[in-house]
Amino acid sequence: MTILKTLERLVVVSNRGPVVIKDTAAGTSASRSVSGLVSAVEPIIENTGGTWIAWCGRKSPKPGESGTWPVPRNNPRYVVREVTLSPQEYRDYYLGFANGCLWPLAHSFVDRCVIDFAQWETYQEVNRRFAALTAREWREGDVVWIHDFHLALVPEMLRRARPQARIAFFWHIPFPSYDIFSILPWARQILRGLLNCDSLAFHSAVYVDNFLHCASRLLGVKTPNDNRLIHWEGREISVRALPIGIDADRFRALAADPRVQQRAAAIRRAVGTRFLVLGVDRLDYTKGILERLQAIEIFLEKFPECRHHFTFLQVAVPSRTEWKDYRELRRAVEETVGRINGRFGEQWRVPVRYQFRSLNPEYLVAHYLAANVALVTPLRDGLNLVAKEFVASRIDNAGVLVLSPFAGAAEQLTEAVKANPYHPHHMAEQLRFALAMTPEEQSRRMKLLRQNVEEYDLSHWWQSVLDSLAETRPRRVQPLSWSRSAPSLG
Ligand code: ADQ
Repeated sequence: MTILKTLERLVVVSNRGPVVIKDTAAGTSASRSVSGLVSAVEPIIENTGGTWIAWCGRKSPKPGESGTWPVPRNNPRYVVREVTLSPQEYRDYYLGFANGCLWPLAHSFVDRCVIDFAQWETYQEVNRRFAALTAREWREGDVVWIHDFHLALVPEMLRRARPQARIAFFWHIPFPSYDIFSILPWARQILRGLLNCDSLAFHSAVYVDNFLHCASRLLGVKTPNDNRLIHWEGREISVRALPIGIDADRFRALAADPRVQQRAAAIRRAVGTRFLVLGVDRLDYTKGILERLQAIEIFLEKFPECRHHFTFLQVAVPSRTEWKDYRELRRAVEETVGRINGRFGEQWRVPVRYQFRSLNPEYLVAHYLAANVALVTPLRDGLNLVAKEFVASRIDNAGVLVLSPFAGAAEQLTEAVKANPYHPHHMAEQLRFALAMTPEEQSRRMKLLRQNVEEYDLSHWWQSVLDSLAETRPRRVQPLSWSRSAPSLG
């Protein structure tokens, strides 16, 4: 993959970074962190070099900044500047406002959304800390690239401190409709925060429309017909749908590696049935894992002739394990797997296999290669990288992608078989359809899907982000109006 270097230095700012740092009795250890954001952004900063400002999972009674971590340690390509959180900030900013309020709201799970003023205050406080560190790190000519809903106020805080900074922001999750977003008492502050960047991007045109509608209704922002460049408080902002691409070359190379192919064959032998259906997700309620299992149960009921030939493997990467809701989800998933296997298992064979762990990239691609069908059926998802990774790995042009229409990726991956995750009977039918698909039809669809994933890959995405920044001309900045509840950097 060729990543265009910026002429400037890149400063990435995100809540979670590429490493998780832990203090143990034996000393400090660092491990890799798994998330869609890291999968997407790391190959870019590895190519461009620069600084990544992030929280690396450490809680400290005296929160602040604590050190610089070269990555990778032996042959550094960039540095991570760590922000630490206090236990209370971790609870109220991270688990609370970000994951307990904004995450469910953005995914349209209104009944899971907790609105709490103390959490909102802490969210502002932590955003201010990220902004202050970014302002200190910033040099003339840098591109600052801020990521996701945890840090929506940072553009405004940084703009106040460094008016001439070039700021891009990428929102990785869905942006909800006005009806839902306006439930948030601080909706205007979040919008104002975001409107202080030069380039603001989402995964899909629907999220762009939702954002612009909210900005127009709540702040009176005028949106031009082509929806690209908006003007606000004397500045120009590019608002665009720039769906993330993946490093397709890397997946292709892994899939062509004989050792990965041997692993795929070993998985097939171990599974032992004619069909292997695969699910790979973070264990999150938005990913629809329980609903998928329900569909598998219906599939096994409805199509008894398939029972002997069929295995469903769910690989779930641990996520937000400190949180009760996520622990309960894990228990519910594991109970459901047990129930289905209890009903349909025979002597030495069970229809559902389940792993609660992270796979390394070689194993991940081996699983993609071994599967006949990938079931990617989130209830709602910003984009979903797994769908694109599966496609990029299928250099044999075989296999079928079954995709939820509520994943942002469905806008691009139009040759996937669509399955409604809220309708388990429909999912079961679509799975049957996918398993019965002829090799010729699989190949026809997979070639078109691969073309799309390869053309709109990670370097295309990065180039689009740079283009969208270039669209806006830096202007003399007007003094900003500053709301009472959005604090300054101090
Ligand atoms: P996530 O919600 O984390 O990302 P997703 O896009 O599916 O979701 O990315 C998950 C990443 O983790 C993928 O790269 C996948 O390979 C990896 N992964 C998942 N399970 C794994 C396992 N068991 N072992 C190893 N790796 C595993 C958020 C948004 C998404 C958006 C991304 C990128 O929620 O909608 O697509 O950011 O913007």
